Amino acid sequence: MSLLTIIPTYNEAENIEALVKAVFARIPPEGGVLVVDDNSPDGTAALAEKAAGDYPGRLRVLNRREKQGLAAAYLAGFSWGLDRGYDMFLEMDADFSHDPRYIPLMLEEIQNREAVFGSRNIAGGCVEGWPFLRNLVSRGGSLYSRLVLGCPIRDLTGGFNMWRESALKKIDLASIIAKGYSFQIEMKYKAFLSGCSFVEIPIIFAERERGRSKMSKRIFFEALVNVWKIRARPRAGRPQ
Ligand SMILES: Nc1nc2c(ncn2[C@@H]2O[C@H](COP(=O)(O)OP(=O)(O)OP(=O)(O)O)[C@@H](O)[C@H]2O)c(=O)[nH]1
Ligand SMILES: [Mg+2]
Repeated sequence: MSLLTIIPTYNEAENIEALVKAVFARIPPEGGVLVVDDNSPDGTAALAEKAAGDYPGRLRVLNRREKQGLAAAYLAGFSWGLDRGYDMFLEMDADFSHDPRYIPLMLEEIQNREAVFGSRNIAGGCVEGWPFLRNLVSRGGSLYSRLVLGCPIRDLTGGFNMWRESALKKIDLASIIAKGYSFQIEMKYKAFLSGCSFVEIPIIFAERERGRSKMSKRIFFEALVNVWKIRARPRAGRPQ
């Protein structure tokens, strides 16, 4: 059993070194970390490469030529890890919104399941530091996606998730159509449709303290439309 933590980055120079350190403090000794950087102009990749010297053979940086969105970064990361024999994967943001202190609990919960999803929308979970409107938009977006898809997962858009290799195989990564933020919705929906065993655990999601958000109105509305595309696709494969 070996865990690869995948951290996509775009302009996270202010966060990456501290985050990597915090992750290594929580993962098993054989666990690896992969930073997937899309040529961040602020030099995130160089900082991650410098930090790699402190974790020989355990911290790697995947340098990509240009900003291609969250989905492409994760798909490249999964493929890199699967090729190297990792059989468990943790997705997390670089901006400390996903607190590494939850990692041990996620590792415990995945023992008898194929996926564990950090959830802001179940009892004990929440978002700290978001203005009322952003919170409403996020919760509304999750509820909307849940209703359109008929999927019971309460936090469909959350990006703090642990997957077993078996779950990724069931999802069929090659079939993913999402490019950006709807990636998480599509992954979880396909996991649900394919009968993966999963659990949501409550997380307190903290607003980023350093660096700039990449979320925009355009990305948000794109995700709303994409939910319908995601719904249309896997119908044929829906379990009877
Ligand atoms: N490699 C790569 N990483 C990205 C890209 N877009 C965002 N990221 C990273 O994905 C993670 C989530 O992005 P954020 O900007 O924090 O998005 P968000 O969490 O929805 O927005 P905030 O809460 O406002 O920070 C961060 O680690 C980003 O650096 C991209 O195009 N390529
Ligand atoms: Mg963030």
